[in-house]
Amino acid sequence: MSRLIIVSNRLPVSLDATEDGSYSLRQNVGGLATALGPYHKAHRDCLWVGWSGISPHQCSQEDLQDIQQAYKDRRCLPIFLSQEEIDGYYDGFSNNTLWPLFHDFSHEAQFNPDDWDMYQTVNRRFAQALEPIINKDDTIWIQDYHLMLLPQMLRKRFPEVSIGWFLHIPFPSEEIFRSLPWSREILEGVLSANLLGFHTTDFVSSFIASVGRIFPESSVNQDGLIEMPDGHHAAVDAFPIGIDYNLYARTSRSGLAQDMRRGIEFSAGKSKSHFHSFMSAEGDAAAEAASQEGSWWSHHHLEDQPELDLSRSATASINQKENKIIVSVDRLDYTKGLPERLKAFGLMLEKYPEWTGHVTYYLLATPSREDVASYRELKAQVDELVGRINGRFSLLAWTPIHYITRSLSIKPVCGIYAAGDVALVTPLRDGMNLVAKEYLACHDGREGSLVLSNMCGAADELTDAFIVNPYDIDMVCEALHKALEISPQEACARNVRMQARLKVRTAANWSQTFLETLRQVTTAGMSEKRI
Ligand code: GDG
Repeated sequence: MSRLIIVSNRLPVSLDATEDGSYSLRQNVGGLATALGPYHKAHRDCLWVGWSGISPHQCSQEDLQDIQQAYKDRRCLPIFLSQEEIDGYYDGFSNNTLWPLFHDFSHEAQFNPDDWDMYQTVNRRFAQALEPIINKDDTIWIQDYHLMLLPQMLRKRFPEVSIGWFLHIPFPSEEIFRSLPWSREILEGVLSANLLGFHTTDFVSSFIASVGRIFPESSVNQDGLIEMPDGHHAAVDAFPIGIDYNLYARTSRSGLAQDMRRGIEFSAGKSKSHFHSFMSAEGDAAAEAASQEGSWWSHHHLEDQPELDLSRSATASINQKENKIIVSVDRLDYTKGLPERLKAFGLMLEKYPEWTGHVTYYLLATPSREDVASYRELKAQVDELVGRINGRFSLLAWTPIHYITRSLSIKPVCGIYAAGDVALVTPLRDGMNLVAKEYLACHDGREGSLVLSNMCGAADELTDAFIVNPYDIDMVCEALHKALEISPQEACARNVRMQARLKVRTAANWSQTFLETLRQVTTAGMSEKRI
């Protein structure tokens, strides 16, 4: 029987130890799990192989069997890595070398030969786990930068099997890529696949340029078919990933997401009905009077809070501006440009003081790679910036930034998206960026503005967004101000065009297109060999 075997660093689900000693499975957060999880769930002949996230030393032999069974029930084959393997392969070579280098953060990249050795070892461990289960008719779809040697390792053992590889992050310029001491081995590793996929044509071009430079004896035709000196062909193309549009549109209308949305609108002073029930509960007549002027928080609990800055609160109370909400959802990663974005938001409050008390930023920054030092440093930097902005601009009953550093489930995340008048999505570098697309799906058929970085794959598609250079704090500040002021009609018109595209270019469409192309190139390759 022909099956699809997805192979990625992490499985789409993780195991958590519970207090009673048993384990529970939890859906993972992140672009890959979000994009391929629904495909895996829907296709009964699809198996997923990846790292379990736990070390075998953490559990007894009996537990291990239970864990393997729990995964098997979900059609997952877990790979267990020791702490040493995790340090060298995952924290080391994947996240301290390839991740920064591929995102143009060369100064952060560490070239450590021991990490490279461990990267090879772990790629081999994946190959060894796969070998006994692969049938010659299977299609193997390897994901991302963690497993760039795996196509070659499997190819040696299975010359005929169909292998695809997709890179979810950017591919850097040829100059940056060849600074990697093992660039040749990495290219040899992936070029053993039949089809190599990237998010954008720019990444495809950078990849082809690297191949041309490192293997001058290779050739590439206009269809993106690379021929290596040993006669092996690898097709290369762009497959921009999409989202499950209907899932996000529907989830944003669910009861829990709507509750979340209303809660956010209430706390940002947008929702009058909630405001009135809140007010009567509090019985604060002074604030009631202020609300009729269009602003209430500046007087709220005035008598209880003698340290109130009266001049600033007075500015807010005479200002008739409609209250607005900004949202963003990111893994806490230095590529996502959180410090730059916060500076732009702070600058806007300074440059346009009329927003004081009238715009609230909901910043969801999900913890990520906490074992890596640069991520801990970033967290400290973001904590400090949020503190500084809140400290400088807060009024007694208004806090400019609501900062959440927990992972939430999809419904509250959709509630956050739905509440946002503006989504601020400004990565310094990103393969695609699904958040921009999810935000638009959660505003299906209605207004909501997107401020989007020109450094992510999504900017190639979402051209009706407010496109900004994320490093240009002034430009982001101005775009944010404009996006907050835009009329609902114009925001709707912009969204309709982008949403129409997202409804067609979904995650399902992405995987189908990739797999169909893989089938075609593998079949063409086989007939060529027969000739
Ligand atoms: C890589 C590439 C590419 C975040 N926090 C929570 C949560 N999320 C979800 C979002 C979104 C996903 O995580 C993040 O996707 P991105 O695309 O922004 O980024 P990466 O994780 O870096 O993904 C990226 C992607 O792969 C796909 O190819 O677009 O460029 O770097 O789906 O919603 N989801 C939930 N709770 C959270 O707290 N439920």
